[in-house]
Amino acid sequence: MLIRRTTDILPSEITDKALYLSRRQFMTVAGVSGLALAGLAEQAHAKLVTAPSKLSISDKPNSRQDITSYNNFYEFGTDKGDPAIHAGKLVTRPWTIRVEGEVMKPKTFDLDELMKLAPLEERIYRLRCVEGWSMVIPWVGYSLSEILKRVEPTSKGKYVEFTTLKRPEQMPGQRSATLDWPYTEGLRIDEAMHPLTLLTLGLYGELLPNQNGAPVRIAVPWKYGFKSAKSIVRIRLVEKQPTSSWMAAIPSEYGFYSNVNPQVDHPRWSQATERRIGDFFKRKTLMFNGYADQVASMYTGMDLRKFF
Ligand SMILES: Nc1nc2c(c(=O)[nH]1)N[C@H]1C(S)=C(S)[C@@H](COP(=O)(O)O)O[C@H]1N2
Ligand SMILES: [Mo]
Repeated sequence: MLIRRTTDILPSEITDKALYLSRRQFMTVAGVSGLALAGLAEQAHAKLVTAPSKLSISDKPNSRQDITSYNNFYEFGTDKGDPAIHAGKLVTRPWTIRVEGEVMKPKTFDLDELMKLAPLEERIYRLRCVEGWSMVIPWVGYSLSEILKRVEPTSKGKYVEFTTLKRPEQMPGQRSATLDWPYTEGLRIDEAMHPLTLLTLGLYGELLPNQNGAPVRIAVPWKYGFKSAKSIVRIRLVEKQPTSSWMAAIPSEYGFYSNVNPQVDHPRWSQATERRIGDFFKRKTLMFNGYADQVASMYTGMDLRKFF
């Protein structure tokens, strides 16, 4: 039997401390003052200062309700509603991202530094899940290249690997072997440096809700959604193509590139059409999810059936 010592801290006390810290952290982060007495929920809804982006599409964004209640985030369960139910317990302050590997200047970025590193933009992007549904999401962030250029990749830095937080105490899905945790993903360096590749810190003008990958995730709009890793803690530049969690789990179904392509079907279903969440009728899936003009040149000469 466990004997509780007087120095033990109750889980509820830890939570209070974390919330208190996150309140203070938030005020530094967003440069908002006078919020000390406001509740955490209100602060999370504080408006971020953003500029519109030329990279936004003109499709009508899905509602905040859709975007925050229909999620894939297996760390919190495999049902679409699980992340909204369970992700609230994830403590996202303090938070750092380690950027390392084949770089001249490895560095640990604190979240408040990330919030100020480059001007925040609103980027309205399509998100196409490999399962056949899509959404339009008004993200907030800036190009991932802003970070990568600061760490100075070496000539051996040919790929970039992203790693999500591993914290089973707060991520109940990690107590099951659904995937080999932590969740990892990867891009080729030119894909990672592409201006469309977004370091994402918010959506709908506010900080990211936990179910969408708080406090910081990636958004790669021309690839299937699983390439956009959530709640990342590490970015590593590597020489060899990394194996992502999904490639390791089912190599015949999930390749490294995973570019949205209506002509290359998933082994178990067609990718020719998709259902935009909120729509009744299906629509045609667009090559590179509609971003062909901007990204197709990166794949010239490649057999996209082989490099799926
Ligand atoms: N760490 C982590 N990142 C993840 C996932 C996940 O399960 N774990 N799911 C991916 C999938 S399959 C999709 S479609 C998108 C969904 O992002 P959204 O819930 O913000 O719309 O997140 C991606 N990033
Ligand atoms: Mo997905």
